[in-house]
Amino acid sequence: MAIRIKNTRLCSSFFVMFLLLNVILYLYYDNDMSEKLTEFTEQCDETKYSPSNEHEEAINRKFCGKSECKFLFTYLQPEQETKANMHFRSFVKLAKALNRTMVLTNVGNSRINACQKFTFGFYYNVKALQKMFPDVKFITQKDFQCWSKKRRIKPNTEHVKILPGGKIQSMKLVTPYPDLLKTKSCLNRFGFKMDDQTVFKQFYTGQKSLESIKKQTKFSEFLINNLKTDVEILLTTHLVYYPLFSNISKPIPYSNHNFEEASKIINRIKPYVAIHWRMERAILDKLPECAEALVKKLQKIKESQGIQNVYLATDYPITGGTTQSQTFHLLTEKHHKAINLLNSTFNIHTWSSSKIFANLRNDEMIEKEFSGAGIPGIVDKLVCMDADYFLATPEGCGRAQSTYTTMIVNEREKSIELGVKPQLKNIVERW
Ligand SMILES: Nc1nc2c(ncn2[C@@H]2O[C@H](COP(=O)(O)OP(=O)(O)O)[C@@H](O)[C@H]2O)c(=O)[nH]1
Ligand SMILES: *[C@@H]1O[C@H](CO)[C@@H](O)[C@H](O)[C@H]1NC(C)=O
Ligand SMILES: *[C@@H]1O[C@H](CO)[C@@H](O)[C@H](O)[C@H]1NC(C)=O
Ligand SMILES: *[C@@H]1O[C@H](CO)[C@@H](O)[C@H](O)[C@H]1NC(C)=O
Ligand SMILES: [Mg+2]
Repeated sequence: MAIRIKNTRLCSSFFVMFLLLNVILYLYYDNDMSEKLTEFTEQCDETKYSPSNEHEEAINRKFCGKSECKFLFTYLQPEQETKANMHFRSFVKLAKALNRTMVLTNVGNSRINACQKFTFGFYYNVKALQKMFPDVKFITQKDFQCWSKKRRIKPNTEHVKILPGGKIQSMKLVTPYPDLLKTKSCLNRFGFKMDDQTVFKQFYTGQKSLESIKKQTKFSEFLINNLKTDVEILLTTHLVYYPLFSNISKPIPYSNHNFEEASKIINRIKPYVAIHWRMERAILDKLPECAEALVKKLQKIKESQGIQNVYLATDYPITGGTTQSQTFHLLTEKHHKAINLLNSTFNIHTWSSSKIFANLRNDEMIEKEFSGAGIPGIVDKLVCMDADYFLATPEGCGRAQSTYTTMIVNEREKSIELGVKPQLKNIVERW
């Protein structure tokens, strides 16, 4: 027997509350910034019911819309942001080929891996990613973690690692190392089954890198054919520094709040010359010359273009402490002198002098992100993309072959082609 609500006022107030709730839910899911940034603020309760197939299916339906879930969880990208961004897209392609839901691995400190504290949306625009891959389903690491914890019959896994070298396109089974992954790669945070019985596969790309599209295509086919498995979770990682798959789509766009912070800087200093000085791997004895040449170049641009402001994006630790790139170890007096020459000749603008993300900076955990390479690296990149004039590191003065610089250059080239940023006076020049 249905319960009839006779009181129409009560009924309409329920209706209003229902509407409000929907508006709140809509805002919560639609707004980039209102997305929870950290994983661990909200605990996901493990369920207490006794295991049964119906319960497992109900949990599955709640988290992946089907009675069975199939996930691809690339829990560790070995490189920093630009490269990690590229490799992440390779694995989305793999998820698509294998018909699996892709986990949006956490981010932080310029990395994409399960140990990081921020949700994927802190760096990247998830909606834009979804548009790039309309037929791939995504789930946040947090929801994935919650799903695995709520399951009483723990989901099974298979582990896959892709390595360079070895026999071309080969695969071997290796002795499982679940404990290492649990402690070192933070996989103990999840409630899935991974033990000495779990299948651990190791794939090899061959001695030479996958330099041709043909080789990449062959390798991806080999991979796909050997990964058609029924396990609920495919855990993947790799140590390959070149593209795994051919025809990789454009970079995953950064999330809106990064663009907003970059815009604040841009609007304050435009017109401006942006410099990307990736100092890692500079020839030390060349650094004084490099700084002098840059100063001269800037003076020339000021005269010829009439641009006064200078923005410096660099992996040099402009706020003190360690370098912005975790592969940049050798920081010397010569580096300091080079930056000082620049800084004493011009009034240099940086992400640090611009106090980016002022609204987030009173949280200790978030503040750590601003001493590292993560968010500052993203904002620097965006400011360089919009610069009236762009100068990049020449050979000898640092890492001239940088994917970070290349991403800026590609974006500037595209903007000029499309005519969308009329202020751009060049694509790139090495000083
Ligand atoms: N803040 C900041 N970080 C940078 C800059 N250039 C490089 N980095 C950091 O150095 C690392 C570079 O790695 P990656 O993005 O893979 O590019 P690549 O190593 O130069 O090919 C990333 O963590 C960047 O955030 C810069 O101009 N500003
Ligand atoms: C992908 O999976 C769904 C359900 O999980 C299934 O309906 C569909 O046929 C699968 N597609 C392919 C290409 O395997
Ligand atoms: C590469 O990808 C684009 C879009 O993702 C597609 O239009 C194009 O046909 C692909 N090219 C090849 C050679 O696969
Ligand atoms: C440049 O010098 C000013 C002081 O004149 C200092 O506050 C700032 O941190 C320096 N910037 C860099 C990038 O070293
Ligand atoms: Mg790198």
